[in-house]
Amino acid sequence: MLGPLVASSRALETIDERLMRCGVSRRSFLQFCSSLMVAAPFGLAITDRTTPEAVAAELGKVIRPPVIWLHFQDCTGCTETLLRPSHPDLGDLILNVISLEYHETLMAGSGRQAEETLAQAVDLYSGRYVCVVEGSIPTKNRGVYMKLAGRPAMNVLADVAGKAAAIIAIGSCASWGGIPSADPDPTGAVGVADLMPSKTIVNLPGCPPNPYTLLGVVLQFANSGTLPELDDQRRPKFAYDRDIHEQCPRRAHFDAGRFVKQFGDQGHREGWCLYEMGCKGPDTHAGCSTRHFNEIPDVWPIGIGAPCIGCTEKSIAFRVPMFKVIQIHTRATPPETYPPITAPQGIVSPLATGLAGLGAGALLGAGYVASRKFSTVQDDDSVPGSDAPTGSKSLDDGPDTSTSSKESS
Ligand code: FSX
Ligand code: SF4
Ligand code: F3S
Repeated sequence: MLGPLVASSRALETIDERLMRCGVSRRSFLQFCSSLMVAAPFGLAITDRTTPEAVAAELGKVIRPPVIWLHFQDCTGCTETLLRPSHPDLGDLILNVISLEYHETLMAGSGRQAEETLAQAVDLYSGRYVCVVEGSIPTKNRGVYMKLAGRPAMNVLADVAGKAAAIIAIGSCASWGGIPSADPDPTGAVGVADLMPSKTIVNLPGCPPNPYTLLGVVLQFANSGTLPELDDQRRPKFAYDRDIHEQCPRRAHFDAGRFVKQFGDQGHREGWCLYEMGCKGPDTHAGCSTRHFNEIPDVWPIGIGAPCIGCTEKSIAFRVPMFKVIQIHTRATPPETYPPITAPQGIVSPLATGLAGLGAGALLGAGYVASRKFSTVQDDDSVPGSDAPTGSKSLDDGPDTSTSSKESS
């Protein structure tokens, strides 16, 4: 592993120097550090502090990491999620914390000028920059489906990522093909690791992923030259070690057998469990249930009433139909201690969402007991809910969430 970045002749500043020079307020920086701590409460050295002030003190000394960002077959959602925080200041701040040397959709230059910028950045920071790749790479027919300055995307990838100190595949497309690789996969879309199997690559799947996961990995690398611990899919454990279902605010409804049967029905209005609407949360590793998007509470798929489509899992999103009910290999016995749902029609009761329940000691105990039951009874193929569709697809070839996430909890 490389050591921390050192300033080069084209002076790379520390984050503190840069923020001071650009007049970024301390308040914004502390807010950024808080968001980073929420995104990575464990498993990331850079956020392993007790206060945002302590994280800020450590981060401030870090040399802004040079980042070269490549775009291939994507929707640009990964970039959008990074730069569309709820506070405009934060988007600016992110661009001050990292040194973005090349990014096709953000840079003012184009054509020859952009190509020269890329070549200069690769030369100047050779072996020291972080290469972020967004989008999948077409491989069919020698990659003719995407060319940059006349070169197939796979050649650009080999050249630019090949000289990087660290490679990060952001989004499901860059991780393993994502949307472009969905059947019938006309371009032969693959992820970065498929083309560079021997390289150390960090996958940050999600469509899009949480942007703070990216920033956490980049900043830890810039600070210490190390990458966080990865799972067998090259995902950082700090962000992907739990399944959505484990901490879902609708979990109490799952445990009690209260399922939405149709979008807009009574249960949907009251925030019941979306399992029977095809929610893939029980088989999906990601932190969305506790780390929401754009710094806004409840801004994540299940929070707005849509089932999780399993966008961080290679074998689920864009492989298993969105509304298909999955068969899960664990079982929750509904506890008897959950109160009945009494909210009037059209009003979402906090109790119905399970939030109030989690605040009350007795129900917390019940939830804990239920989750223990959930975690210890394995390999049960029964589908909860009285009239769940039958003949569901088994995810036998998918990740085994029945043990790993429980062990880590
Ligand atoms: Fe889009 Fe990124 Fe999805 Fe893919 O995200 S949000 S299609 S993961 O490459 O822009
Ligand atoms: Fe939440 Fe989905 Fe699990 Fe229901 S099935 S508790 S909506 S993750
Ligand atoms: Fe994706 Fe599911 Fe989170 S669809 S964004 S992993 S809730």
